Amino acid sequence: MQKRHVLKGVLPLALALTVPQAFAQAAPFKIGFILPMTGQSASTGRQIEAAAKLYMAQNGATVAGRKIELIIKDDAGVADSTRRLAQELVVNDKVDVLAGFGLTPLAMATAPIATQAKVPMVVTAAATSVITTASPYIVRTSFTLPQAAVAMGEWAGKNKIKKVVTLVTDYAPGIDAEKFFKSQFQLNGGEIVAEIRSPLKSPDFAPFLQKVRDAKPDAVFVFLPSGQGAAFMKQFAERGLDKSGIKLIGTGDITDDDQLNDMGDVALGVVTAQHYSASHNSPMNKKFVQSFEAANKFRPNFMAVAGYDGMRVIYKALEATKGKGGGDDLLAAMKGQVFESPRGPVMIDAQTRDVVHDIYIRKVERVGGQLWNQEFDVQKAVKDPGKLGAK
Ligand code: VNL
Repeated sequence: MQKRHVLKGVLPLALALTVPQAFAQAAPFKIGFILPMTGQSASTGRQIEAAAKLYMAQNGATVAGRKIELIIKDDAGVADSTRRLAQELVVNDKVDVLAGFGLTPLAMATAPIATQAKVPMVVTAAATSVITTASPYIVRTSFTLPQAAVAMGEWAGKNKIKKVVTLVTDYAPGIDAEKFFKSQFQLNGGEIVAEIRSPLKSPDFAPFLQKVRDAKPDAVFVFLPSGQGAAFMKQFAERGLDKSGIKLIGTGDITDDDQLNDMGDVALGVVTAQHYSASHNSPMNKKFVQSFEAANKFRPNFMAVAGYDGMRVIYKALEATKGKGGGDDLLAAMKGQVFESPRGPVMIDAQTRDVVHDIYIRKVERVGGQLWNQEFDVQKAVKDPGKLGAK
């Protein structure tokens, strides 16, 4: 009796040991997204999570035999939390890839952890030029402020705008936007009459808008991080700036598709430069927007498209390693990827690990009863000017 009992226990174990490797249950492949799901930048987290889930729903939850496990952590936009969560994801959860990073300081705080752990870090939001230089393990699918700001500086200079006040949020991406807009605008014959910076936390734009008004420029060039555009537009209208003859131009963060449709008439005619509009005219984008809206009941913005493309880059890298993964091999397979995104053609520059994409000039128009950023001009395959030695 006792002998049979022992055998019963041993047999399955012996069998298990002879099962060929291919039939063994492969460990899940873990992607740890750290996002601001609460706080001032919560819309960025909500957009990216929804897009990552849509990508999985459309492309399957298994890649090269590995089940994809998405882990979402909320850092509320606080760098100390991002750093702690990244450490926990790497040490305890043993994630294969880190992703997300809603604001530049959050990405910068995590970079040393990615380097030390040799874990690829896919930045799907933060957009200061310097980020990709903070770790050789960083790959970016979002955008850079210099890409958009340079395009806007050129457009403004060539379109009868002579005097501009810049108004940017006072942290790294705002400084990038200010600096790169200015140099390109000046190159095209424009003059900067004032440079204004507003605080990142709960800004009240009223005093800054008064300064803009007093300077009487042809236009005000604005950068604010995603999520602040609607509040800005409201105050812009309340102070009558929309009727003052001062044109509003900026990077596309200000006419963010997450909020644009609720901004009202004040947004009409605002010209911005950016890499993504939900109204981008391509079959792939139409399908993306339709499926996204059906699943979420809100419109995807440029954060969503970066999250979607980030998943694409990770999936294809895992495929290229035939399911093996491994930080260095994944990273190698992320570099140089070329693909069609809902935004248009995209490349991950193999040297800089930064995104190369088209930058569109867009104007807000009402079409079919809704507000859209209507693309009317394009610069093709724009590399980050911050890495070209430009000032
Ligand atoms: C950043 C840049 C964040 C652009 C944004 O929204 C944005 C950043 C949260 O690098 O911190 O629209």
